[in-house]
Amino acid sequence: MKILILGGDGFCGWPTALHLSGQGHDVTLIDNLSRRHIDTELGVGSLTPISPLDVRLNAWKQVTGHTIAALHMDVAREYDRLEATIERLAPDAIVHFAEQRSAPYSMKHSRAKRYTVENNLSATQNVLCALVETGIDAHLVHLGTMGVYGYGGGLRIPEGYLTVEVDDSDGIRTQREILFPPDPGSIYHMTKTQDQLLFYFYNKNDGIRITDLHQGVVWGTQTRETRLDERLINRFDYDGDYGTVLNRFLMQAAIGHDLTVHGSGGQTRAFIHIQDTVRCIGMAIGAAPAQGERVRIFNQMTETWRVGELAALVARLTGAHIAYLPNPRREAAANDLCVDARCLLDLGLEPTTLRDNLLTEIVDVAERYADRCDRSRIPSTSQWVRTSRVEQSSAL
Ligand code: NAD
Ligand code: USQ
Repeated sequence: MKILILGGDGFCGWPTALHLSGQGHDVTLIDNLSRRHIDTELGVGSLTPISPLDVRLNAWKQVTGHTIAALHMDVAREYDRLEATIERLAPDAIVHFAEQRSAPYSMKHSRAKRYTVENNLSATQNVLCALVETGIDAHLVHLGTMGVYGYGGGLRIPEGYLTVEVDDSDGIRTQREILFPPDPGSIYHMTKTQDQLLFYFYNKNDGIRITDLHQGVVWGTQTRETRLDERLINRFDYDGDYGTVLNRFLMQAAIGHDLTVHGSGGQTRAFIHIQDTVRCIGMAIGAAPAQGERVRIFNQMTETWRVGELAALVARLTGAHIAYLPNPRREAAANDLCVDARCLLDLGLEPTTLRDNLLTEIVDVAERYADRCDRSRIPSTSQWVRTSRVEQSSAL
């Protein structure tokens, strides 16, 4: 298949590009390198030494003989180029990762909030619009998030659609399937709930074939392909804005830092290993929706854990000390999470679950690159609730 990957230089996009190229697909990636620029803005970098994109691509060609084409393009701001590229390549599938994906970054300041909304919604809108304008019948596979559900509010989370009973216009009780009511917990998560409505509309109005993968927190760093050569190594974010919780704990343990649990650690989240992320995307591409089918929504996760349980697991494995810190986020101090995730299992996913050997592998990677860590960037400083300038001045 011809596959276009938007955001193909990122943490999920890069290993996905390698996986799909390794399977023999004709892969082109697009990225504006904004993630690398945000690292520069924040004065931090991936713990692993990621190579420049051209070095990555040449290494892949050298090691495997496969070629991945790449275009530097801003999907949110260069609509005409995007449309022309989709028309020229006529891809069978487009995988869309090209969004600002950090919740803490999206809550950092007004500029980051506005950037996240503008970038994410424009990127999604532009891809959909370009598909309509060109008439290219590509299957759009989008990386969404479990966070659109607000972690369930005590309900079992279905794969996207909720069956409700309502009265019809004649007062007769009838069943309807609706999108699970969105309940975002950050500006970033809010953009993903809005993406869902764009998908709903373009699918209904224009028949665009879409799979939205509601993914949990990704852990791990390497996949089968990124392990092939040091120049192919994947990102490892550890800082307070982009580092995700389990990878942060493993890296903190590797450098002798306390494990930074927010609040009591009662928050339950869904998790998936990066190797399963790339497999799931391959499976979703292979099982494209038929013309006329509504938006497919799969919950892309393999297990749920409480943050405090993860910290205890890492502490047991490594001897690290756990620090319970004031939570900078506005989120439930504790929640249960029960998720339906049959669709990807039915397509053949064999889940990679948290196992000591995989956790140890990540600690080993973190130890190898420990000298690249800036400890001052570990604390999560982005506050969900802050005092406004008006409140500050009236308190004086
Ligand atoms: P990432 O930031 O590492 O990668 C995103 C890539 O998209 C980056 O390389 C960035 O430069 C690029 N990009 C962003 N805006 C762009 C634009 N306007 N034009 C072109 N390129 C652009 O993030 P990731 O961790 O790889 O996440 C990828 C997707 O998966 C995101 O949409 C995210 O919401 C979703 N997701 C990630 C996780 C996770 O734990 N990492 C979990 C669930 C869902
Ligand atoms: N947490 C800690 N300590 C830390 C870091 C995080 O206790 O040092 C807690 C957070 O408060 C939160 C939980 O761990 O309760 C998860 O935080 P996270 O930073 O690992 O994940 P999150 O902000 O939810 O975002 C990540 C990705 C995002 C994706 C989302 C999937 O960055 O792109 O959409 O996971 S989900 O969480 O299922 O919505």
